[in-house]
Amino acid sequence: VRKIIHIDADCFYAAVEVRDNPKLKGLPIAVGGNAERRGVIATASYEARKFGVRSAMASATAMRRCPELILIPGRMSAYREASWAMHAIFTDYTDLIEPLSLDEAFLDVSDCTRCKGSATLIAREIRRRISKTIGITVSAGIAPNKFLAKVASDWNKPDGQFVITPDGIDAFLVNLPVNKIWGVGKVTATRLEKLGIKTCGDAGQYDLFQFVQQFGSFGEHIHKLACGIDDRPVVSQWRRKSISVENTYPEDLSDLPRCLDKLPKLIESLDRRMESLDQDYQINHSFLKMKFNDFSQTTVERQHCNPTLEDLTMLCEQAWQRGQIPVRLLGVGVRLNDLTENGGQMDLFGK
Ligand code: TTP
Ligand code: MG
Repeated sequence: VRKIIHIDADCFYAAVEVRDNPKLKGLPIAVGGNAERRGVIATASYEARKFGVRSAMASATAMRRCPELILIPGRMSAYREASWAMHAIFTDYTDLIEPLSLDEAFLDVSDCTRCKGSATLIAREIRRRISKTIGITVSAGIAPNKFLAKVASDWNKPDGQFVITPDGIDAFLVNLPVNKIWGVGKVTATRLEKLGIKTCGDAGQYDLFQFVQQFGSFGEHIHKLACGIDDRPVVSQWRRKSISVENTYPEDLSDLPRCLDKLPKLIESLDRRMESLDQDYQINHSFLKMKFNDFSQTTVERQHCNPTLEDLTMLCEQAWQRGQIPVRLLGVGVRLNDLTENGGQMDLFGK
């Protein structure tokens, strides 16, 4: 049995801001862009969340919900530094560390001998060290696999931890809403509910064959996780699946030509970011994301090697057709094949 710990910092950017300016303690604060410049909230302190302020919300909405909200512009370098400091502590326990974002990581501590080899004690020690030396709190989930560890880290948030032992898996899953499974969004959840499936317990009891018929290979994936089975390893070397750039414009782009005008600059910054990719990446798709002024969004993509202005112009025209209303955000990017993965190597030989 493996021992996996999932660590997730509590209101991460906001916590770093409070640490560096203790006067903010206990106040509703958020890190995000200026409301007048149509910024969005990156994160909010727990005090601000009580007013309904949430990540990814327009800052203007957040100010309306919480007029006393103190809005702070982000300091990415400070967050990155805190993230490295956390990582440095993790390395005292294992080399198998898989960061998911600046404030989140999986640790496989199956072979760790510290704290008598107890993952529960290791998590507690890591949390204590982070709070003492970095000055922010983190929550942890401890479980035999990644899926359960990730769900568990949310259970006693903030500044808490939750353990799921192999014996406790079934009891934990029986009432767990099925949308806690990665990739089960609103659409899939609604389809599942029509079959009478609300919890992982329901999904696990459902006939696997019928599941696969209805949902394809994703159905098998859901079924396995719902039964508490997740063999995905903690992969320490993080490889990207895509690279992209996007921009929210201070004023809506009212028609297609105005959108097309923005493409050369977006491509230029995308090219700059792609320069940092190593040779083991191969581009397999390019895509364009368009967010309209009613906040609906669409992404169009097609297979390409290297996205040119002509390719993206075509994608932009397609995306525009789907909304035909003013546009607030444009993004362009590429999806990548990672040739260091076995799958990527196989592709070279046509499978
Ligand atoms: P999260 O871990 O999702 O959120 P959080 O750490 O702020 O709060 P929680 O206590 O619920 O874990 O994201 C980590 C950081 O990533 C967050 O502090 C800010 C950033 N972020 C964004 O910039 N935009 C987003 O939409 C989200 C969700 C996060
Ligand atoms: Mg977090």
